[in-house]
Amino acid sequence: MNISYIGLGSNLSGSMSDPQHQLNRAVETIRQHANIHEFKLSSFYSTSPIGPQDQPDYVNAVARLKTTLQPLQLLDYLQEIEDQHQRKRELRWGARTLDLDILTYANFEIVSERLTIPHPRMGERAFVLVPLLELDGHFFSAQGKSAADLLANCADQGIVKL
Ligand code: ROI
Repeated sequence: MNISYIGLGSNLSGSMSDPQHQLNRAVETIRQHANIHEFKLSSFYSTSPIGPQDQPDYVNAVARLKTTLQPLQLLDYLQEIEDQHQRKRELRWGARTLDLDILTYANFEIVSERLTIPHPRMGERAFVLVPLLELDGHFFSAQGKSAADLLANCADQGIVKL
């Protein structure tokens, strides 16, 4: 069984739902997998967009889980859930209905076409570090930096606990 941290984000409503509802639905589906255990979810946070500013604020959270799925199997499952939420994949840095990112998987370091873990930008994103610290106040990055120190070096990203 391996521990994985997942970043969750949404800033667009789908046909009938707001970002918090998108995240709640995604969480319900993730936990249903027979090979995903001990699922723990942070609070939801309202966060200012990083990247293009002409898009709505995001709702972000982080989940910690234990799984026997291998990294690419976990990625397949998360992408299936994104697709169910009609994520529009054309806009690389644009608004999205649902974004599920594998942040870490055990102590694996993977660089491949589909997956890079640890997530290459997690250490500079307060919208990841704040919920991560809520789940594990002693989290250390693969480079041996504490999430608390990384967060101290982030610019203020307008993070508000919901
Ligand atoms: N900005 C915030 N605040 N939260 C996100 O989840 C997020 N995701 C993205 C980009 C466009 C980088 N900006 C974001 O993919």
